[in-house]
Amino acid sequence: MRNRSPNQTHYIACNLCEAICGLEIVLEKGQIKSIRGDQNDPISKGHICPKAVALQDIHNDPDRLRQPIKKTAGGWQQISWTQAFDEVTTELKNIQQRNGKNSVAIYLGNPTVHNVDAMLFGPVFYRTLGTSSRYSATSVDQLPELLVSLSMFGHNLLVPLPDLDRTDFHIIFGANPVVSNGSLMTAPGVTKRLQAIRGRGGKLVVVDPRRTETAAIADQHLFIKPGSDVLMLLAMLQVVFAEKLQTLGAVASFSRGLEDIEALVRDYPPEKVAAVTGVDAQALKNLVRAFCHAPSASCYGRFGVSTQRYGTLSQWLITVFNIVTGNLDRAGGTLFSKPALDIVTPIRAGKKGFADAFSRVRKLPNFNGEFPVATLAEEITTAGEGQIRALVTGAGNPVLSTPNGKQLDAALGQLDYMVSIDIYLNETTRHANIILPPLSTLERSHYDLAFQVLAIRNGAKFSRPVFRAGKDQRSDAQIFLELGWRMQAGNGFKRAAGWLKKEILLRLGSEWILNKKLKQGPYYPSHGLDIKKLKQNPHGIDLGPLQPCLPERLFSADKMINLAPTAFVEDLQQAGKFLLEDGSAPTLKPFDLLLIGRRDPRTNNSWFHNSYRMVKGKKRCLAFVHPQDAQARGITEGDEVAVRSRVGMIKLPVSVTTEMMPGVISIPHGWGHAMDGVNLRIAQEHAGVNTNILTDEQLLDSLSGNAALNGVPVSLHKAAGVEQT
Ligand SMILES: Nc1nc2c(c(=O)[nH]1)N[C@H]1C(S)=C(S)[C@@H](COP(=O)(O)OP(=O)(O)OC[C@H]3O[C@@H](n4cnc5c(=O)[nH]c(N)nc54)[C@H](O)[C@@H]3O)O[C@H]1N2
Ligand SMILES: Nc1nc2c(c(=O)[nH]1)N[C@H]1C(S)=C(S)[C@@H](COP(=O)(O)OP(=O)(O)OC[C@H]3O[C@@H](n4cnc5c(=O)[nH]c(N)nc54)[C@H](O)[C@@H]3O)O[C@H]1N2
Ligand code: SF4
Ligand SMILES: [Mo]
Repeated sequence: MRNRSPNQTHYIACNLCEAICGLEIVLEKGQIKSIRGDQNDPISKGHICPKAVALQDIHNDPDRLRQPIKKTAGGWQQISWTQAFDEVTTELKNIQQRNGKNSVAIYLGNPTVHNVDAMLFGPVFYRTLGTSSRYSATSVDQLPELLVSLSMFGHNLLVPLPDLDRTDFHIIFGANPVVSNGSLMTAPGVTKRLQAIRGRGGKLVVVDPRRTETAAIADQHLFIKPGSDVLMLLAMLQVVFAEKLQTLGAVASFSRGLEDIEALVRDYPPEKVAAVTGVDAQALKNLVRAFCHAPSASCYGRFGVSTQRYGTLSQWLITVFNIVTGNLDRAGGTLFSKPALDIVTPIRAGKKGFADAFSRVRKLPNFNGEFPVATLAEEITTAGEGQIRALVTGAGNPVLSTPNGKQLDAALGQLDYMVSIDIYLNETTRHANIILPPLSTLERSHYDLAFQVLAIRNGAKFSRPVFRAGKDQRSDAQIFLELGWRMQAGNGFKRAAGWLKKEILLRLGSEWILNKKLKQGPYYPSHGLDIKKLKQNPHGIDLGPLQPCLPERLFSADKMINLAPTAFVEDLQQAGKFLLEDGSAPTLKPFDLLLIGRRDPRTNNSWFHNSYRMVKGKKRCLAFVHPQDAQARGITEGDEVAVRSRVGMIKLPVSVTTEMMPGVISIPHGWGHAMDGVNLRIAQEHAGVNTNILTDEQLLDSLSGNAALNGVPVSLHKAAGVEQT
C-alpha cells in the first residue's frame, strides 16, 4: 500500500539497466525531492545504484530535446511535429523510390529494449519502412548468446539463467556484475546475491583478464588471456569426460550430441591450452572437479565472452558445460523463466532466424533480420545496387558504441539523409537532418517485456509515469505510429487503413495491449494477473523462483536439445587448429598488447555523462596497464599515453595497476564527447576519449559477426612525440 499521497510518492521500475530495481520517487511541488530504492519491491528489496538518482538530471536537463529540431544552413531550428513527420517521411519515401527500399537503413540502440512503447509500436514503423538494412546494438553485445539459444533450444530468447539464489557453485566468465548490475540475468542487488552464495558455504569463481570488483568478492580469480576462453572451456570439458564426471541429469532423455562433444574436446587437455590461456592446468582441473562435486552449480559468461573472436563458440561451450554436468533445468543450476507476459513466441514461418540473408559488401550473415553493425559503414560508403543512402537511428549512439567509430562517423557524413529518434543532440545524432525526441523515462509508463523474460526470479511490475509530458511532446507510440502510417505504401485505401490502425492503436495504447497479453499469460488463471492487479500492486509482484520446465519449453522442432549444432562444430574444427598454433588473437608487433573494456558504476554506455553527479570527481576515462608493461615502455602513473590499433589512435591518461593481467590494457567505452556539433554541455567538459576508435570493424566473432570489442591488438607508447593520425 502507498504510505503517502499518490500525488507525492511514485513507485516505478528503474529502466536504465537490466536489474530493473524498484524506485521510490518522492515529489514536492512537482519537483523531485528524493529517489530511493523501494524497500517494498519484493525482488529488488530496496537495492539502488548511483545512476537511478541521476534520472532527475536527465529529466530536468536543459540539453534534453523536447521538440523536433531540424538542421538548416543557419544551424538547428525547432520545428513543429507535423512539419517534422511530413519532411521525414517525404524524404525517406523519395530515397526509397529512387534507390530501392533497402537504401534506407535503421539502427536501434540499447534503450529500445528498456522501452515498452518502442518495443510494441516500433515494429509498425519498421514494417512499413520495409527495409532489410537493419542493424542494432545486439551485434556489439549479446548476439552470441542469442545464436546459441536459437541453435540449441530453438529460440533466441530461451536463454538459460543462473539460479543465483540457490546455486552452490558459480563461475563467472567475462562479466563484472558488481559494477554492471548484471546482464542476461536480471538480478537486482546482484552483489548481495553473489555474496550470499559464499554465505551459505558455496563458492564463487571469476575468470577475467582483470581482477575486477566482482573478482574482489569471489573465492578465486583466474586471469585469462583475452580471446582464449574457448580453449579454457574445451579443456574444462575435456576434464569432465576424462574423469567420467559427465551426467545429463534431468535433460538426458531429450538431449542429443553428447558423443560429438566428447570427441570434440578430447584433443584439449588442460596442459595443452595453458600456455595460450594463461590458466594453470592444475587450477583448471581443481575447478572442474569442485564444480562437478558441488550439490548444484552454474557457469555464466557474458559481455567479455561474447564480444571476442570466438564469442559464439565460447558461449556455446559454457551452455554445454552446464548441461553435461547435469546443471540445466534444475534448482541451483541454470533454468528458464516463466514470464507473466511471454515474448518468446514462434519464429516466423520460413525463416531460420540466422543466415537468412547475407550483407551486400562483406557477406556477413543476418540474425533475426539484422546484419552485424560492424558492416554498416562500408554499406554506406560502397557504391552499387543496394547502397545505403539514408539512416534512421532510434535510441542509439553507434559513433561511440560500435567498432571503428571514426570510420562510421565519416560514413554518416556521406548519407543523403538521416533522422534520429533520440532525446539528445550527440555524437551520432549530430549527423541527422531531423531529430525527433520522445519522452524521458519518467514521463512514460513501463512494463519490462524483455527483462522479465531474463529474470532469475519470476516477477511482474507496471510503472506509471511520474511526470505528465508537456503538450508539445510526443511519446514513442505517437512517433512510431505516425511514421508508420505515413510510410504506408499503396493506394488511398491502404493508406486510409493504415491511418485507421494508427488511430485505434493510439487510443488503445500499450496498456490495453499489455492487459490483453497478460490475460493470455500463465498467471492470469492462477493469480488474476492483469493490468488492474499490477496497478493495485505498485511495488511489483513476486511470482517465485524459476522452475524446471523442459522439455515443454523447448522450441526446437524435435523438442530436443542439440548439444552439437553443425555450424558450431565446423567453426570449432577450423578455429581449434588456429588457436593452438598461434595463440588467441595474434599479438604481432607493433601491436603487442590486447585491449579490453571496462564499465564504471556511474556510466550507462555513452549517454549518462551530461549529469554532473555522474562525471564529477576523479577522471575515469583512463587506460589501465600492468606495471610490467608500463615499465617496459618507460610509462608511469598518470602519464598521457598513445594507444594505437590497426584502425586508429587515441591519447589518454594511464593508471598502472596489478589488477591487470600482464599483456592486457583496459579502456572504458562510452566516452569521447568532444566532437563538433554535440550539444551536451556537461559531458563535453568531461569528454574522455572514444575507445571504439581503436576497435576494429574487421575483428569479429567468427560465427555470428558480433564485434570482437575485447582482445583487440594494440600498441602503447608515451604520448609525447606521437603524432595524431
Ligand atoms: N568498446 C566497447 N564498445 C561497446 C561496449 C563496450 O563494453 N565496449 N558495450 C556495448 C554494449 S553492451 C551496448 S548495449 C552498446 C550500446 O550502444 P548504443 O545503444 O548504440 O548506445 P547507447 O550509448 O546506449 O546510446 C543510447 C542512445 O539512446 C538515447 N536515449 C536514451 N534514452 C532514450 C529514450 O528513452 N528514447 C530514445 N529514443 N532515445 C534514448 C541516448 O541519448 C543515446 O543517444 O554499446 C556497445 N559498445
Ligand atoms: N555501470 C554500468 N552498468 C552497465 C552498463 C554501463 O555502461 N555501465 N552497461 C549495461 C549493458 S548495455 C550491458 S550489456 C551490461 C554488461 O555487463 P557485463 O556482462 O557484466 O559486462 P562488463 O562489466 O563489461 O564486464 C565484462 C568483463 O569481461 C572481461 N573481459 C574482457 N575480455 C575478456 C575475455 O576475453 N575473456 C574473459 N573471460 N573476460 C574478458 C572484462 O575485463 C570485464 O570485467 O552492463 C550493463 N550495465
Ligand atoms: S542497478 Fe540498474 S536498474 Fe538498479 S537502480 Fe541502478 S541503473 Fe537502475
Ligand atoms: Mo549492452
